[in-house]
Amino acid sequence: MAVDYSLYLVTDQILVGPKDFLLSIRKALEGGVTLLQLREKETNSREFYDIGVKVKELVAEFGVPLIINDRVDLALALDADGVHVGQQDLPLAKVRNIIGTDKILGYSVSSLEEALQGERMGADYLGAGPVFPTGSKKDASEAIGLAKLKEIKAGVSLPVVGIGGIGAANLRAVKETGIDGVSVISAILSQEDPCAAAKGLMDLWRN
Ligand code: TZP
Ligand code: MG
Repeated sequence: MAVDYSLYLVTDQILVGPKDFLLSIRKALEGGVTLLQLREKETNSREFYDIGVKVKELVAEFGVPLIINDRVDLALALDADGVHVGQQDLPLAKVRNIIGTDKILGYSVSSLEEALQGERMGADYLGAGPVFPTGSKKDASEAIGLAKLKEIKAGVSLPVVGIGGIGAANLRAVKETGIDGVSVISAILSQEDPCAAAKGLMDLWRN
C-alpha cells in the first residue's frame, strides 16, 4: 500500500470534546488530511472500539488510512490499516508478529539510535519528535529540534514524519529537513475551522 504521509492528523478527543469530535475529523479530512491516527489516552477499551468503528467509516469515505495508537488489539478488532507504537509500548518486533506484514507499523523515535532500531525491527515509518515543545502530550520528552530531525531522516531509509509543535508558522522550515510529512494535533484540532487549517497546512506543504 502506498501511503501519503504529507499531512498526518493525530486525534485528541479531550482537546475537541466528544460532541464535536467526529465533525472536527470530517472537516479535517475535507481539508486534505492524508493519514489519520486515532489516539485515545483516557477512554476505556469499549469506548475506544465504538469510536474506532465510526472513525473507520468516516476515513473510508475519503480513502484515508486509519492508524490506531498503542492498542494492537483494537487495531486488529477494528481491522484498521495499521498501528503506531512508542518506546513504552509493546516491542516493535512483537507488534509486527501480531499484525503481520500487510498492516502499517509506525514507531515513535527521538534519536537516530531509536530510528535505526525501528528500521531493524520492522517499522514502516517513523514519527520523530517532539520537534518543538508541545502542550498536547503530557509525558512528551524534550524537543529534538530541526537539526536532529534532519539527522534522523538522513540516517534511515524509512519514511519519517515530524511531530510536536508543528503548525503553519514553522511548517516550511520543518519540510526543509527532507522529511516525508508532518503529524499534527493542535494545528488542526484546536483551530476554529479544522478544514481551513488542514487546507492551509497542505498548501504550505505542497509549495
Ligand atoms: N507525540 C509527540 S509530540 C505529540 C505526540 C502525540 C503531540 C503533538 O501535538 P501537537 O499539538 O501537534 O504539538
Ligand atoms: Mg504509545
